Amino acid sequence: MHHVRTEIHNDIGTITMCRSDKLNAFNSQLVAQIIAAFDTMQNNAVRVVILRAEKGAKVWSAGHDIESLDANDTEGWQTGLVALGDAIRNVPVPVIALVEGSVWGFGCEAAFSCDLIVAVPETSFAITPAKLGAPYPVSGLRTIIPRLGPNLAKEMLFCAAPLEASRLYAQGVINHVICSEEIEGFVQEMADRISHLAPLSIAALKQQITGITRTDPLPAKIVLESKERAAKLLGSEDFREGISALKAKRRPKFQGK
Ligand code: YXS
Repeated sequence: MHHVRTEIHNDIGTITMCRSDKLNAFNSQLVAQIIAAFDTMQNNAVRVVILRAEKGAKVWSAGHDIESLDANDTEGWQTGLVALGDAIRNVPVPVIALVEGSVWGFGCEAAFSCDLIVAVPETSFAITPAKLGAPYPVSGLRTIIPRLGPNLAKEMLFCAAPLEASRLYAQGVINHVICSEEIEGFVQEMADRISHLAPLSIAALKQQITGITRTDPLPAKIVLESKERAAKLLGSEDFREGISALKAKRRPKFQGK
């Protein structure tokens, strides 16, 4: 099943997530196809990549596919998304997230892994492990915190409420807010400008900025504690309650166990 469409025109690559029936929820197939698309872009020596959903999407990505969650696989939460985040960070060209629609959970992490974010005013971003009783991988927090700053990241995670594009633009989290009629032209123009600049210089700059902003390898203690906590959370009654409440579209009742 094709969940991704790729196009290359004049050194500009576009990766369109098109698992639209499931609102681009990240299952292993969608993640693997996006990563493969980045390899295609690199093999075709594109100068810039646009990552987007279908035009006019109401949801850019609904985050982790809750149907493919394996509560026994604490690593699983991380492997797919770590690889996706790494693919976005390691491709030696700027990746522009063209965002229409709401963005949820791991979808936010994918967007925040991109170098530039251009969104329509109606966009909102929500990362909601606290609504699910779920853990959040520490590898993902290493992407979110440098982008949002600890203060806004805490609000986003502790309140588990969508943050509007205007708020994130004001905080410098997203680069531009452009109306839906103009966003494609705006992003194409930005991509076209980048594609005519020196690719080796931009690749070096991207690598340097990634190196500076991604904190050193995490202390083993934090990684271990995070894994132990994730295993406890994924085995908790609250997690089961969070998932069933989400599927039933009802408010969860957490017992703290
Ligand atoms: O019933 P069908 O087959 O039509 O499928 C429905 C939904 O089941 C499906 N879908 C999803 N499938 C798997 N995983 C998902 N995350 C997911 N979200 C949606 O898409 C079809 C249309 O969904 P529906 O009917 O709910 O659409 P809607 O327009 O009424 O509502 C759109 C949303 C996005 C507000 C709603 O679908 C929603 O709240 N989705 C879950 C968003 C979310 O909480 N994502 C976080 C997943 S967990 C995660 O990423 C992190 C681990 S964390 O928890 O830390 O954030």
